[in-house]
Amino acid sequence: MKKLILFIFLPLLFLTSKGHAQYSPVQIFPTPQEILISTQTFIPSGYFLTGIKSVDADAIALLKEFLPISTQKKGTPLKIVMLNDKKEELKRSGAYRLTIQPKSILIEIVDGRSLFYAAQTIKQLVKRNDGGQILLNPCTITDYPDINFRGIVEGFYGQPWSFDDRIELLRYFGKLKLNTYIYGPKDDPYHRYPSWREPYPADEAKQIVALLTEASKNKVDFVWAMNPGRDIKWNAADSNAVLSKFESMYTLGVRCFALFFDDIAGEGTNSEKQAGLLNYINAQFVQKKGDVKPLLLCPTEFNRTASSTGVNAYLDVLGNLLDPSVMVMWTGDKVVGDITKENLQWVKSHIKRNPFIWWNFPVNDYVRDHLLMGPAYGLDKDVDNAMTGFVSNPMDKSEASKIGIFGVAMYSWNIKKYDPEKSWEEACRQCMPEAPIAFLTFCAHNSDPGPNGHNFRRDESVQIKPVIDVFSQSFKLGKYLEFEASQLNALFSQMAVAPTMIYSQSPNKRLIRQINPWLRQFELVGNAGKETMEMANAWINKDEMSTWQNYSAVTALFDSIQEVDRNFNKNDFQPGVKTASKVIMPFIQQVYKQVGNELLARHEDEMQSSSSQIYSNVEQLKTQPVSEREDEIVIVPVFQPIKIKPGEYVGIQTISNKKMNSISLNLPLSSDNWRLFESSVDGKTWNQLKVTKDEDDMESAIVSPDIRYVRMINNSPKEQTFFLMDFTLQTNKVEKLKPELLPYDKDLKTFQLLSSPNLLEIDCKGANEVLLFLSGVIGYVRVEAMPLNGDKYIIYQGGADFIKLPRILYPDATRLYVSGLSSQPIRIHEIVKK
Ligand code: LOG
Repeated sequence: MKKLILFIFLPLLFLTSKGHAQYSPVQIFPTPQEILISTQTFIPSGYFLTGIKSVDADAIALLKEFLPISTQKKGTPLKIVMLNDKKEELKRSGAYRLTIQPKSILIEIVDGRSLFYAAQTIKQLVKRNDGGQILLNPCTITDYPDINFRGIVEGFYGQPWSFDDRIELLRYFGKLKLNTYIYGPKDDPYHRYPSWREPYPADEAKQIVALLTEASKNKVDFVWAMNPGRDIKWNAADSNAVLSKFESMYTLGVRCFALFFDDIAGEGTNSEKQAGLLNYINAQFVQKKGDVKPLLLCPTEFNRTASSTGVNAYLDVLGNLLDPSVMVMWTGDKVVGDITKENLQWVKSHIKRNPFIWWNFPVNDYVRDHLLMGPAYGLDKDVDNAMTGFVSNPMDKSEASKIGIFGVAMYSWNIKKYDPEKSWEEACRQCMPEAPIAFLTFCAHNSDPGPNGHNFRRDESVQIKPVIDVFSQSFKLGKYLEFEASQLNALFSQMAVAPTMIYSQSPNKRLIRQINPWLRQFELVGNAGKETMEMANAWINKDEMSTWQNYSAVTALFDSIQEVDRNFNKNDFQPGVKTASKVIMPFIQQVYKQVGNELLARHEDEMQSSSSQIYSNVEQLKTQPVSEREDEIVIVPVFQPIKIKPGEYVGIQTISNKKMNSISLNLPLSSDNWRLFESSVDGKTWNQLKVTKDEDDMESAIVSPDIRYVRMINNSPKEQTFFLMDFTLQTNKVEKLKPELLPYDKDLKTFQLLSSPNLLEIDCKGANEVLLFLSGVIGYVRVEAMPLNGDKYIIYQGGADFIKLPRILYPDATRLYVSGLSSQPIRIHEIVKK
């Protein structure tokens, strides 16, 4: 008898906004295009395969992992047939229709990939009852990708992924129905300069073969990319060099190829020649081989900001000359930014084909001290069939990149149903099912890249931000809002324990290794937050002693944070470890500063400040950050070539209290005699600098100690191009204050040491009250008063770190003497006379 089955559309449920997991009966990622599923389940007895079962052995092996499939013709049929549907989407590689009924399973497919994807879907549909039996819901799923090529381009600067990283990610791709892995790490010498012409050494070639095998198992196209533009010559020898390198990769088993011409200057940027080379490779290699997929090109002008205009502009030349089969990559309006409908249309009108998107997210090679583990957003949903491909450029940390890649997988499969937030929550849950809340907390506060030259910022700490805003506004006015404080305390406690949870619960040691410095830092920031809240509370309650103790504890945590920042993640670009840097850290620092100021009755303008920034009128460089270290001020390096018009300049401006020393430069492609180096004290009168070169072509010049500006100016009548690899202003270290001045420097961090039996004299004439901020008191402190005529008398003796001495204790005294009986010297941080 036929049973009446109730079919309903099931929305896919994720973590709720409160962060508790809500498991819906069915969760399939990426979201299928059409799903009709019964709420009832049945227990399948066993299946036998029929139809075109030899189409993909990996898919069949996968099915056998979770379905009872016997080799005999027993049980119910699992039938595999070709999908015959007129709809264009249902002809795409990977499209499938799955019909599960109690008496059969029918899988309609386009290719082997379709069967593999259907199997991935069934895997997510299978549940087990308490007795361990398999349960299935009758359903019909019609599914296909919105974008043909989906995946990543390993295209960042820095340490390329390891072999094991790649194997693991290829498996992850299989599960997420991603089908494209483009191999193009900038720091692989055989991909780019200097060895692109040479074949891989045997060991590396062997690894590529193994990657190809793993890619094939997961139905991923392994695309090998070459980036020859830096030193390519437009001659037959180099066309053949490209050809024979491709040939050697073909021999290893590669069947998909790309040519990149990004981040180059000079000869290689010629679009006519580039198109010529691609057409040549297409004719001489792709067409002749027959089993090689269409070529992929990353152009030199790969975003709108970098695109020239006018007659025969770079992209138009490509559009007109390139064989129509060649796919062209594009990063959007900028190097790093949103993908919008308008932008896709703009580029299409120039390249005369749909672009293949290279999305620079979550790549962090331009902000290496930050992790980008927040939601993948900024992707237009109103873009039907406007992209040939969509690949994301990840971080050098493969496991940490899985969060961003998950979003890319969800978006590129089913654009309209993409929900960045929910997808991100699900990604965190799937990447760390053992400690999902801890991991979600970590990711929620590790998403913004910080200030950067691309001006690409991300939301961070989204849920707590409004609470922080309300709390800090009131706190500035001397109020401590209890309700907000309790929310903040809860979060800081959660942050402080999250790393321990992750270390102890997660078996993903590769991930932990990759993000370890940030985990350590996160715990410290959580603890600093907790102490800060206690300090704020003590201050509002006029408990100066506790305030000072909490203040000291926050100071110590800041020191530890600085230590981690200084000692981990060392690199020449953005060394250090920044976490929760957009909302949480500024909040903690702000409260700390406010309380510090109020404790010392200090005004904001009494703070010593030092800051440096880029000094440039080149549009491309206006937001480029500058990093100030102990004895140097450095413009953060830029990977793209920089175009500088006549009269434009780039340099550093500083209001540091240090003495300047020299500049050192590494600005390749600047051999032309177009540059002038200048320095200035006021930014108005400029003096020319004498720059000299050493044997390695590094340039430097001495500057006078008082200058506050240095710059390189284009002194020629032509636009010029150069690479800003290194522009550094060397400084002298700030001279240290004399120890006896330290207790009066209005800086609670610095201190003078006082060892027993020495005495510290304080002139207290005219003071109504004297405050002592101390630390390291292990025995006791004694304060004695000395009248103008008479003998010393004791006014305080005890073990406190904070001592308040009102005048009534020493009406006639002009001097006070502090001494300590302590095994360790006492630290006198500050003496405040009121
Ligand atoms: C590089 C890329 C790098 C990224 C972010 C492209 C096409 N090329 O500006 O290798 O990872 O920026 O720094 C790039 O994006 N050029």
